[in-house]
Amino acid sequence: IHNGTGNTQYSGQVTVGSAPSYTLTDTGRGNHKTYNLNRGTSGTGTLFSGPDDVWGDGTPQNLETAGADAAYGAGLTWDYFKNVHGRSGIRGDGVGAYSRVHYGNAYVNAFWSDACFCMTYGDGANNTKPLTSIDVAAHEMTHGITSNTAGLVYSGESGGLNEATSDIFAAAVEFNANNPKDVGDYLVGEKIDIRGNGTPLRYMDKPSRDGSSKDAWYSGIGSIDVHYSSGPANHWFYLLSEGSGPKTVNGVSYDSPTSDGLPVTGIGREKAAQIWFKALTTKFGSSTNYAGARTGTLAVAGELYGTTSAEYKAVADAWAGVNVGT
Ligand code: ASN
Ligand code: ZN
Repeated sequence: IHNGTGNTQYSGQVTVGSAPSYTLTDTGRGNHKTYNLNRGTSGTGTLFSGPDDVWGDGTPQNLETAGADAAYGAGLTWDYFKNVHGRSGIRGDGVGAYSRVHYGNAYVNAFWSDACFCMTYGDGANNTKPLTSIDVAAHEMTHGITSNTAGLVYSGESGGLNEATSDIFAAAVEFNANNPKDVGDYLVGEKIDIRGNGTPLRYMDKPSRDGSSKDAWYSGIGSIDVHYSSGPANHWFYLLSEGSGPKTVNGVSYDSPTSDGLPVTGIGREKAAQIWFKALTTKFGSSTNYAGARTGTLAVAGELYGTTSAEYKAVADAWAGVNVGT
């Protein structure tokens, strides 16, 4: 296994997997490759390669920088699912996907595609804010995992749960990374300035902080955009991890009220993520809705901790706190 140096835009100087003489091919992680689309929108462009094993200089003007961020994020996500959940790669078969950066001109999005088994990143506003932060990379790569496990259909309530799964593991990967320049948080997209005013794209403690996402389930939530109907599941994950009420984690302040006004005692994000991963991979299916997510996560909590455990009660309380109940 070979490692180069990435000078990233969002995460400082990091280690990235590379192959000898020299390409951004992560030989330790299923040969995940990172390509430069150079503002094109089809094909793979060119595999990042160069005369040395140093990738990028921390600025968006250096085209290798976004490659370094994307490769780093994919590597962190690979390591997280392998080391924490025992899943080797998106399909669980040890085979890496690939990433493409510099998609289009000032394109402000990133996406996973089942068709190419790959992640793609735009360069953001003015081509200076590539959407390659740790949480965005983990969000997109998790779409691949969801596709290859529960297969949650990307519309209606299952679509909201699909989106929430990507936000939940985005947060989990970012915390797990322990990167001092991009510390773990329950915010999504706080580094990429997608709104142009420095605020994050989404908030898990109180999803309505973004002005559109829902804090709690209601009948009809399945008809709104999946990036907003994800709110109750993101909120559930926060409540289950950290508990209700005001709290500061890694210097970020949160306040997470419940919809029923009752308190939730958190069990820690590691247990919460373990419960969601096991439910995703053993209980959820393509048409799982909020009621099914509650049933599935309670079943998992019962299997892992017993139905009289604090963990089981916290799962139930957190669902009640986002108006998903009996
Ligand atoms: N970046 C978006 C997402 O991963 C792309 C989309 O709307 N699917 O959710
Ligand atoms: Zn998504």
